[in-house]
Parts: sequence; structure tokens; C-alpha cells
Amino acid sequence: MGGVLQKGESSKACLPETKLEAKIIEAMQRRESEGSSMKSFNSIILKFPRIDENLRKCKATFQEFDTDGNGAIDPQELKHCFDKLEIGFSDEEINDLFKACDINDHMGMKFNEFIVLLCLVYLLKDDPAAEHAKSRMGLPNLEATFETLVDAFVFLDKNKDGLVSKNEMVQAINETTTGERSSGRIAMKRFEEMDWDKNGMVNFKEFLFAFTRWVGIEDNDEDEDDDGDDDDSEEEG
Ligand SMILES: [Ca+2]
Ligand SMILES: [Ca+2]
Ligand SMILES: [Ca+2]
Repeated sequence: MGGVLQKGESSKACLPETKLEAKIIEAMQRRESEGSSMKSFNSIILKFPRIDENLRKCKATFQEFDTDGNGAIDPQELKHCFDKLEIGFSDEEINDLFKACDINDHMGMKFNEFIVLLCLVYLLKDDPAAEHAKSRMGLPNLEATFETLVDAFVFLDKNKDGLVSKNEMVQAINETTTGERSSGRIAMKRFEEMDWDKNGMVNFKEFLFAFTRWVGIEDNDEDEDDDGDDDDSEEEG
């Protein structure tokens, strides 16, 4: 066959809530036309430790751009970050991204939110129409990791509509059959963890936030090591 079915007209049930989200879906669909190198759900799972390791390295980048050191990146710091990384986004785009990723609504990016934001930037930059298409962000390690995350999403999104449905999740896991009956239930659980707004679809942002949780990156700043006044880690006689 090889033809592309144009049946988008009938599936307008869940419209993207924002312009940014529409752009993300568009960028994802563009990327999906290139296919995924993932062969199975297991191959995604197997990459978790490496993804975790690389995202943690990003902590230094986060701290670098948190210039006032308050543990969060505010809109001003984010703009500086984009300048420094030569990410040619408009102020409006930066603000939209900030709002989309500032899930606690406290006008500050926590570490996990920052990672999600950068990964969205990575996807959005891959736009042939954009001025800085395909140019590097100056974060080679991270970009490889982001590519893996995008690749994983592409693998899951079987019908290439830029969103992962519950059925697609089940399908992805069933393809991996190792004869385990529990995999379906795990898939459900994973899906529910991802689908924050419970609209039955997981978008790339939801996927990324879920991912940062799975690999254990929360917005906890309890493990800061730059203050030196930890009260529980070291006790001196
Ligand atoms: Ca700050
Ligand atoms: Ca889909
Ligand atoms: Ca959702």
C-alpha cells in the first residue's frame, strides 16, 4: 500500500488545547514519518538506566542557568538560557513553553520541568521551516537522550497521529510478548500514570513528565549539595 490515509477529519474529538500543543503534535507527526528505531517495548525499558544517567547530568546545566541559585528557573533565566544555547525561539514561543511546562504554576521551572521543556525544544527545533532547523542546542549528551525519548514515543504511536492511545500502549506491550499475562495490566498502569488529564490520550509532554518520574527524577530539591547544611546526611559527634 504505502499510501497515506487522510482520515483526520473524523477524529477531532480531542483538539489540542493550545497552539503550542498543536505545534508539538505537528512536529511529532513529522518525526514519525521517519519511523522509529525501537523494536519493542522492552528495548525502551532497557534504555531507562542510560536515560536516567544522562538526564541527571543535565542537573549541571540546570544549575548553570539558575543564575540566582533559588532552585528554579524563572522566565528571565529561561530567556538567557535560550540565548546561550542559541535556540532561536521568539519570546512568545518561550513564554508558551514556560507555561506548558510550569505544571505547578509557580513561575519557576523545577529540574524535571526544565528537562521536559528542553526535550520539547529539541522536538520543535526539528522543523524544516524553522530558522534554526537541525542546528545543535550545544548539549550533545542530552540531545542523544532526547532523541531516544522521541524515538520511544514514535514507537508507541502506531497510527502516527502524534498522540498515544490506550490501545496503542497495549499493542506496543503485546508485541513484546514474553508470555507474561501481567504485561497488559502493567501497560494499563503505565498508561494511567502518563495520562494526567485523563482524556484517554497521552501527548508528548505527558509522556516526558511520566518518564522523568519513572527514571526517578522528581522535583525534589532535598538532595541539594551546594548548601552544606544538610541535617540528616552527616552527623558530627
Ligand atoms: Ca532561579
Ligand atoms: Ca496514536
Ligand atoms: Ca492526556
